[in-house]
Amino acid sequence: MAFDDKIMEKSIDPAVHQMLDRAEQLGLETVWDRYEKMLPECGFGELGVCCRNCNMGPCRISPFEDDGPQRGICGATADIIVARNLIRMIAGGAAAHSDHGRDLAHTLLLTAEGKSGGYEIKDEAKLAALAAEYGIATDQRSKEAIAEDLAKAVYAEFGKQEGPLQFTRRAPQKRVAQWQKMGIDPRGIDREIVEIMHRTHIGVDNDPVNLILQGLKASIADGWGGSMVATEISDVLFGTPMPVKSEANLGVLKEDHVNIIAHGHEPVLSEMILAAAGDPSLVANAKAAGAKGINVVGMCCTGNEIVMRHGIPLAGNFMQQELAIITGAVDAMIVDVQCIMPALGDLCECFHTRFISTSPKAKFPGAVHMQFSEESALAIAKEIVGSAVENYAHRVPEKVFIPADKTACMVGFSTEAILKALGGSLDPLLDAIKSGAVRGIAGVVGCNNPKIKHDEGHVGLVRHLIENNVLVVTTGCNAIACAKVGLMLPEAADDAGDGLKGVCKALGIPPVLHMGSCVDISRILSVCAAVANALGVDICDLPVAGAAPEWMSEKAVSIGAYVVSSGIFTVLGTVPPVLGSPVVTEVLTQAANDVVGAAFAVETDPVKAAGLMIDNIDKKRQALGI
Ligand code: CUV
Ligand code: SF4
Repeated sequence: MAFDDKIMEKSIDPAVHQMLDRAEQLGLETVWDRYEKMLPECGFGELGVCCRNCNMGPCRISPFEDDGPQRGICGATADIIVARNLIRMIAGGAAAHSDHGRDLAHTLLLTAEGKSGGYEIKDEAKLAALAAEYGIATDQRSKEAIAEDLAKAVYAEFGKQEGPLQFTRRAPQKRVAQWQKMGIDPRGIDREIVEIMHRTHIGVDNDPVNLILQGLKASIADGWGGSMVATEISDVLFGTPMPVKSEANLGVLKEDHVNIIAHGHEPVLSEMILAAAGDPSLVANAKAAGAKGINVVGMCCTGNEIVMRHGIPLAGNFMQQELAIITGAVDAMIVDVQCIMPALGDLCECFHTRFISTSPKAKFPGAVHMQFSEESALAIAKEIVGSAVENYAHRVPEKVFIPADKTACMVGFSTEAILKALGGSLDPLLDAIKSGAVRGIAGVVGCNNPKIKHDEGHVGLVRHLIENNVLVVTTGCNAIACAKVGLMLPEAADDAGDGLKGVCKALGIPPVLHMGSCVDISRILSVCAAVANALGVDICDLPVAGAAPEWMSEKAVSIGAYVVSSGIFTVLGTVPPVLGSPVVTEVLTQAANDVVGAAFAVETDPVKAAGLMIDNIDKKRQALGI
C-alpha cells in the first residue's frame, strides 16, 4: 500500500504508514505531528549552550564569537555549560538504569526472605555463578540463603562509598588499570550519580575535562554496575534467555482477544502480568465476555524482556506506542517506568483503552493508577489483568483497525545462549573472527527519534554491517526494528556477506542477535570482556564497534559513555547537544582515545555510519595481525 509522501517519509514500516493514515483520518495527533510543531527546535539547546543551573540565569551563550554573550552570569563559558549539561544527562540515564537494577535487587531480597508475592528463583546455576563472583558460600546452602546474601551484596553496590563495584572486575585487567589510572573506576553507583549533581551545581567543577571524566565514571557505574545488576538478577529471578521464536509488529494484536500491552522496562511487573494472564478464572472471564482469550504483547524494553524469556510477541518500538492505541484494539496499556509518552493519556481517551500506571515513581495524566508492589505482586497483577478483561466489553468494533503486518523472529541470545550455540566455548567465534569469515562484531542499540526516518537508521546501518560480514548484536528499539524486517531469522543469513552467512548457517543463528533490553547492553559488555580475556587483550583492541542510530534518551547518553569508556568506538546517529563547545566536542571525538582507548563519532547517514564502524574494525584487525 502506498500513501502520500508525508506519511511515507516518516517511517520505513508499512504498519506505521497504515496507522499514520488512520490517525490522519481520525484527526489524531502523534509524536511526529508534535515534532513538526516544535520546529525549528531551539538552537541554543541543540548546541548545549543554555544553562538553568542557578537563578541568576537562565543564561545562554551566543554561538557567534563577536556578537552576544560569551559567558554566563557566573562567568561559565560554553565549554563549561556544555560539559555540565552533558554529564547531567549521564546522571539521568545512569540513575534510570540503576534504579531499575535496584528494584531487581529488592525483589530478589524479598523473594529470598519469603516475602515476595509470587516470585521464585528460577535460574539456580546463575545464582551459583554470581555467588561465586561475590565470594558467597554455596555449599550445603539453600537457594534462598544464597540469594539473600547475593541480594544484600548487590544491593550494597548502590550505596557503597568505596569501590570497587564487583562486576567491573569482569573487565580485562588492563581496562581496570586504565580506569584506575584515569580516576574513573567507580566507587558506589549512587555516589557517582550524586557527585555529578554536586559538581554541576553553580560554582563547583568548572573544568570541562574534569567534568567529563566524572561523567564517564558514573556511566561505568551504570554499564558495569546498575545495568549489569538489572540483567543478572533478572536472569536469576526469571530465567536466563535462550533462543525462542516469536513475532513482531502491530499485527500481533488480535481482533478477537483481550489485548494487553505491557510497556516500559522492568520485568518485575511484566513477568507477573504474564503469570496473571494465564490464570484460568481470568481466561474464563475473557471468554465469557466474548473474547477467544487474553493476548499479552510487549512494547519497548519491557517487550524485549518478555520476548527474550517467553517468546511473547513484540507490538513495536518507541515510536509505535501511540499507534498501538490508535488500533482501537488495545484493552489495557500497562506501564511502569521509562520511555512512556505522557501523550498516551489523551489518546486513550479517544478510544476505550485503559491506560494503567503501576509504579509509585511514574504517574501519567489520564492514567488509572493501580499501584504494584512486589509483596503482593501476583494478586495485584491479577487485578490489573482483570480490569483489562472487563474493559473488553467497551471496545468499539467500528474503531478497530489492526494492520496485518507482523514478522517472525528468533530471539533470546543471552551470553549463555550464544555460548551454547557455539558448542560451549568461544573458540568457534574466535576462529571465525581470526579467519575473517566474521570481520568483527557490532553492537547496535538505542531508541527511535522523529529526527530520523523511523527504523531507517537502524535497519539501514545493520543491513550494511551484515553485508560486510560484521555480526550484529542488538538490544532496545534497534532490536525491535530488526525483528520487524526479518533480520532476526536464521534465513536472514542470506542477506549477509559470504563469510558471515556461512558461520550463521553452520550454527543455525540469525546474523543479528537479539540480546535483550537496554540494561542488557551489559550482556554485550560481558561478551566483549570474555572475548578480550580469552585473547589476552583489552576490549579496545577487539574488532568491535557500537552504534545508536536513532537515540534520544538520557539513558542512551549514559550507554554511549560507558560503551566508549569500555574501549569501544561508537557512532551516534543523532547529534548530541555538545557542538556549542569545541573542547567537549574534541574530547568526545578525539582525546577520549588517549583516556579510554575509544571515542565517539557522529554520522547521521546510516550507510556512512556503518562504513566508519567497519573502518574501525579493520584497523583493530590489522593491529591484532589478523
Ligand atoms: Ni530501554 S531507552 S526508547 S525503550 S531503546 Fe527504546 Fe529501550 Fe530507547 Fe527507550
Ligand atoms: Fe547562568 Fe552560571 Fe547560573 Fe548557569 S550557573 S544559570 S551559567 S549564572
